[in-house]
Amino acid sequence: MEHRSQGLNSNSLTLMRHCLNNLMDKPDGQELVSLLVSIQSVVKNIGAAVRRAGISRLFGAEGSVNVQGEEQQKLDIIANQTFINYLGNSFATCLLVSEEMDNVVEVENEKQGSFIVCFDPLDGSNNIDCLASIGSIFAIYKRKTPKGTAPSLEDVLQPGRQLVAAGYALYGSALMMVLSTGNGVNGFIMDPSIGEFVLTKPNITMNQTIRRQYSVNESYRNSWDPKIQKYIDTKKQGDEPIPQRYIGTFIADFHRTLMYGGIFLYPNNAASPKGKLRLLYECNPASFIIEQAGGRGTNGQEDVLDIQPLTIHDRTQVFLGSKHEIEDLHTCLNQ
Ligand code: AHM
Ligand code: MG
Repeated sequence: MEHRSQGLNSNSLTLMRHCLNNLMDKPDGQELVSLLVSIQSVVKNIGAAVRRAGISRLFGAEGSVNVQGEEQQKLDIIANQTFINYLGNSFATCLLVSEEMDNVVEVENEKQGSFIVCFDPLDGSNNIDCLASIGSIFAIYKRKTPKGTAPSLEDVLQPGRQLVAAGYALYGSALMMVLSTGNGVNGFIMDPSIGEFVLTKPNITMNQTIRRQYSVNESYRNSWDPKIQKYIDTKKQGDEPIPQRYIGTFIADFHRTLMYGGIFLYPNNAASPKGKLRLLYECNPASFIIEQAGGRGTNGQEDVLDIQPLTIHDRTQVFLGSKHEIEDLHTCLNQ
């Protein structure tokens, strides 16, 4: 008689097993796996807090203001503490950079490991109260200073090209984690019946079809570079204008662009003359992932991954999309 289990099929590839298969034979692979396991626990915790937010009264503003001058939300604080707590106790990290904290966090001496993690613990805070998708995003570097010595800012301020892994979690209609360790991009959905992330989108590859969709906050149009205005105008011309989509949560807009193709733009504008999105924990991990999926991320001049960060909270304008879309944009910018 055949027995069908409701839960995990023994052939299902969990995120944990994926990490073990792909990383254990790499230098520092074991430590990286243990770090990724900790990040998985962080995401499960934040995911649970997001789902409970209404009944636990976690919605709404906390009252404090973070380093970017933004009002912090209760969930922001919980998410940040969860990241710091799990990663600081993983024995795999030495320095942590969070969007929510002014300074780099140094892990206790006896718990220091080989990696630096830069993260936005809860991206899209403005969407918390209306139940639209929010997310967490992270970038992992290997330290340059030898283990056993004091880590320094030089370990943190590395161009994105040096990343060893990057990923994000999307707290949407399902809880999804997308991860790249530099060998393609894979997507895992949380199966709540077994509490595991299961591979549902292996080898994510960007749709390269031109004129798919574009994603930008057009309310800033008047203060964009006129060349960007002209590029966006081309999307609206003809009998079949290109659909515009914008959620206002970077990870959600990025994830849709990765899944469906097209382009995401956050250009300089009067309110954010040097771009709004942060290099270390938003633009770099997204660019790493999109390159791994066959797309491209630039600041209009160079690949985001080649930018040398000067401070931990640097911002940049950013364009992320399929190679053709980015080429089209650059052609407009160079005219
Ligand atoms: P934050 O919630 O981490 O501060 O993120 C900033 C958000 C991004 O998620 C999103 O892409 C952007 O701000 C939207 O900005 P705007 O409202 O200017 O379009
Ligand atoms: Mg945030």
